[in-house]
Order: sequence, then C-alpha cells, then structure tokens
Amino acid sequence: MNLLEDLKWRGLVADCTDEAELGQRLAAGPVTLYCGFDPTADSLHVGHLMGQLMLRRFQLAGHRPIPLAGGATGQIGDPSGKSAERQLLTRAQLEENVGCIKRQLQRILDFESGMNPAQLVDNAAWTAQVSYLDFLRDVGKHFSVNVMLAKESVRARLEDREAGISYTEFSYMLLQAYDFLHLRQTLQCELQVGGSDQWGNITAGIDLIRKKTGLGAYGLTFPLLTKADGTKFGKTESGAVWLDPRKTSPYRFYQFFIQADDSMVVSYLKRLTLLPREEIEALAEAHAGKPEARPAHRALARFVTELVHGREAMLEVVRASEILFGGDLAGISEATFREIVGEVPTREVAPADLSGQGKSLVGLLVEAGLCPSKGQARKDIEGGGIYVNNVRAGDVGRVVGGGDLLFGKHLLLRKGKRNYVVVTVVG
Ligand code: 383
Repeated sequence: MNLLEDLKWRGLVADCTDEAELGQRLAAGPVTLYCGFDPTADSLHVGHLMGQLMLRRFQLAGHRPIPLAGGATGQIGDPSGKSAERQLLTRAQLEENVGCIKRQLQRILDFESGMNPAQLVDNAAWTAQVSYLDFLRDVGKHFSVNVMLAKESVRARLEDREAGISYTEFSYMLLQAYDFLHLRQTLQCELQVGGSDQWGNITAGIDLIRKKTGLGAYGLTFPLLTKADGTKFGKTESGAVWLDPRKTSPYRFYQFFIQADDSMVVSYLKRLTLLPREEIEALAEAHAGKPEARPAHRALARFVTELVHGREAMLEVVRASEILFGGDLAGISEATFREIVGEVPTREVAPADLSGQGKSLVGLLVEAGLCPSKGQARKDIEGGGIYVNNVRAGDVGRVVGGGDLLFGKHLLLRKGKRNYVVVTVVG
C-alpha cells in the first residue's frame, strides 16, 4: 500500500490539492514537506501529535520533513478555528514558549538519518527583519481581500459580529503563506500538511507561490481529532493533555488513552499510532470480541505514551496502572505512586502509630474504614481477602510497622478485589 492509500485508510485525509497529482509526485521521489506549530503555550498537546506524526509518516516513506516553530506567527495568533480574538503573548512568554516547543519538536522525527533527516526551522528567522512596507508591497499585493474574506477562518469571525476579527489576526494568513513561499524557494519544500483548520492558510501559500514563482505546490490536511460526541479531543476537566510530563504526568497521559471511548479506539489507533494495518485490524477484532480486556486501549495507550515519554516511562506507568488491579508494587517511583494515591481513599495516621512496635492490622483495617469491626477484620484476614501492599495477609496477628511503609510513609491496604485505601503517615 502506498503512503496516500495508507493515510486514507487511517482516516487522515480531509482536504487535498489534486490527489492524483500529489500521488504521482510522491511516487516520483522524495518530497520535502512541512507542518507548523505556534508557540501559544509552553508545551505542545495531544492535538499537535497528529501533525508531528504526519511528518513522521512521510519520513518513514522516504520524504524529508520540516517541523516549523512559529516564532513569528506566534506573535500574531492564528484565527483559524478560534471563535474569539486571542490575547497577545508578551515577548518573555513567547521566548519561553518557543524554547519549550522547539525541544518537543526535536522528538519523534529522525534528525540524524543520512537519507532524509528532519530539519527544524523557526519562521522568525526570515520574517522578523522584513520591513512592513516591503511586506505590503511584495506579499500583500498578491492577496485579494475579497478572497481572504471568504476563507472559513475569517468568515466565521465576521458572521459573529460580536467576536469580530482584528486587522492583526486577519493578516495572519499572509505570514503563513509567506513561510510556504520562503520554504519553497530555499528548501524546495513542495508540500504543507496540517489539520483541517489550516486549509485556508495552506491554500493561501500555494496561491502566493504560483503568483510569485509560477511553481506548483501541494497541500494536505487531516481531520481534527474528536471525541464520540463530536467535541474536541485532548481536553480533560483539568485542561489539555500536554506532552510535557511536568504538565501532564506520564501516568495521567496513559490513563487518558486507556479511558478513550470504546467506539473511537480503533480510529485513534489508526490516527495516533504508527502500528501497521494488520496489527490494527487484529486489535479491532480482539476489541470487538472481548472489549472488557481492553486490548485496543492498551495498545493505543502504550504506543502513544512510549512515543512521547520513552520506553522506560511507558513501562513504569503500565505497571503502575496495574497496581489498582492487584499488580506488583516493586520498582514503582514515588511520583507515580502519588498519582495512584490520588485515585483511592486515603487515611492519615500519626507517625507514632506505625513506628516502633507497629500496629495491629486488624485495628488498622477498622480505622481505615475497610472493615466495620475488628471481628469482621479478623474474618476477612482469615478468609484471605486482605492484602498489604498487594501481598495477601493471612495471619490475624499481623502487625504492620515501618518496614511495610512505601517511600517511608505509605501503606496500600486492600480488601477483596478492588477496595483500596492508602494509609499515609503524616507529621
Ligand atoms: C505557522 C506558520 C506556518 C505554518 C503553520 C503555522 C501554525 C498554524 C497553526 N497550527 C496549530 C497550532 O500551532 O496555528 N497556523 O497550534 C495546529 N498545528 C497542528 C495542526 C493543527 C493546528 O500545530 O490542526 C493541530 O496541530 O496543523 O491547529 O508557516
């Protein structure tokens, strides 16, 4: 299967300039392509992964990817897909954000490949020094306001009179078009990819290239990720799902994919992983046959977590995610354990209670609220239904003390299959 067919099978083609032509060009030899990312925050989020992965798909097929950091466009703000005017970022914020996203754009792609290495660029490099007058003469003159007004991104904001659009955001598409022209001329970049919100900006660039140089160029967009209810994917109650582990921990990140909607999981596998078609089809079948085993969710979460956070972090969160299903606690980091603590009831005890001689498990079970009485606690222990740190406690005389504490302060108590309480020593 060729690249375009694979992209179509994955549901990754929304709009495309003449598809047959693009197919022929891709078959004829390596193509240089780019995708832009604006430094609107100090991290990229899962929505951006599609663009990064799109570049990677092309690279794996032998083409040359250019991730672009919008050091210049980030100073303006793309109105595409935005219902209201953006707040301008301060210079300091911008600088900080550009640094952060550049580091993230250096992942996922191969920058060392001898044949088709990726190349990171920043549009501030060729835009910052252009004078306003030159820009209006050399670029602005090729844009018809009539055509600009008809672009979806502008039209939507004009229709909503209250929101409106500033002259600054209205001009955004000229800057993105100028980038494409610049990359076409300096790096022979022939194709721009992006989400479907970018179609207007991409075609603006193709038109500018034709008018200024007479050369052709291609554009390809992918549908934006949505949830089963049609709303934006990648948002939780606590905000976006970030790629920076300090903003969204690898554990939360993994859980986000594990909790994906059943009806969407196969589509996410196609669009957010590089797993081959046969593997995805086998996972789809396994999911249809035994959805409660969550084979497709696990494969999705593992793949994306490894891609973003690396293999070690992925393996740790997979293990951590099994702890509340009775899994082994050995080797778990304190940070990850804390995440789990956040998911179950916790009970605080004073240090004296668990030091020295320790404390009887029977008493602790009652205090922790896992057993209604000491009598019941004894019965539960005898019945084999009580676990300390996921190890069965068979002895009614069991005493828990300092040696049982995880990271010197936590104890994971469990009754039956899924009733957990974390006892934490405070003070
Ligand atoms: C800037 C200069 C260019 C080409 C593109 C840009 C950025 C572009 C934009 N993109 C979004 C962003 O930065 O705003 N104007 O957050 C998102 N992208 C990708 C993809 C997406 C788009 O980075 O659909 C989601 O991630 O295109 O919203 O010369």
